[in-house]
Amino acid sequence: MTSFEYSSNATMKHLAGRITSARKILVTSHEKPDGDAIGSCAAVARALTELGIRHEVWVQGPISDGLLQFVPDLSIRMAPPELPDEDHDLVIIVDTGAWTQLQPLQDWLRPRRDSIIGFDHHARGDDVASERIVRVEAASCTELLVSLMDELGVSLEAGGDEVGRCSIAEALLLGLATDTGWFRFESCGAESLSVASRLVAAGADKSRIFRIIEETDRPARIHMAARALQSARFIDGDRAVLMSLTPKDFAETTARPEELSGLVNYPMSVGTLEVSILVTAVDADSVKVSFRSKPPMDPTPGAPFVDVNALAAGFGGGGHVHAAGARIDLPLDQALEAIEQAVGAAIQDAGFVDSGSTV
Ligand SMILES: [Mn+2]
Repeated sequence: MTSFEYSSNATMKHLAGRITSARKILVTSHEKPDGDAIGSCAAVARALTELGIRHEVWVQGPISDGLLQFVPDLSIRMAPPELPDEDHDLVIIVDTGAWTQLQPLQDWLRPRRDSIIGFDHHARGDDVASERIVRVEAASCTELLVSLMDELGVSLEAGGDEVGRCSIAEALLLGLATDTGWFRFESCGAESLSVASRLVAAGADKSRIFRIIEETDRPARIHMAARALQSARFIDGDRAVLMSLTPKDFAETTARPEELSGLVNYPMSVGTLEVSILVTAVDADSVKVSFRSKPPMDPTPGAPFVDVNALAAGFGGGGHVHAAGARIDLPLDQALEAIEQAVGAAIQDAGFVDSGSTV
């Protein structure tokens, strides 16, 4: 058996040719589509409209209200229970190449491998598309789709209108901005910024994207943030902070668990801080924990930082080096105690040289 390698096996020119010779195209992306998935689908759909090629966009939700606001005209079909017709002669999959992220359409896609093409920037994927471009150095799928637009001869300015539907450039910038945390992440280098510059020059309105995508909270989130910050306890010479929220906090603010996303990052503005931890009591006997850590201040290899993936693994959880989570079957106060001990040890092990701030 030959081992499968998830990498490019076609040129952009060839894939553009397959697109322009298709009669009807299905465009799809991963489940729970994010800004990059929706931006990629929208940009491709807009380009197909420009080229006069019939197409449908199919994705499995949920899709945030902000993202939907971007593409009011895009009829997004949801599978299942509905499934696409048989009459598509090409399928374009963007921002994923993994069967696990394509569950709802899996049975429909499997027999069609030869008519599937893929555009992705993830390092791992499966043999879903017969021909694909995988560019792991691209910070978003939309970043690599800019070259597809060039190859198709479609203007980046096409597709927008006054009532709010985004242009191709704006759809592409949406993906790039959201996948790079608004250009902060390490993945966003000179190439991504120069693509962003081109998209802005083509009319993409970054302030509008920011407002629609990032400024959508309900007041309940701010009330929850206030409670979390009120609970903040700085420990280990202000290198770590522990915040906690209880079921009572949820009841009194009417906040939903999904409205807490990113809250754990609030204390990161504190200079001495290396690790931020938010502990949410699910019920009387278990908690959900979010761990975040800062990348090392010093770029030299071996510079100290806290690996929260390892920290979370100690509680049966996991994630990434700087962002991880766990669920712990302990009442809130006992969980906080256990976490405080573990984070103290992790900070000690990390080998920071000075003693942090003087408390
Ligand atoms: Mn992406």
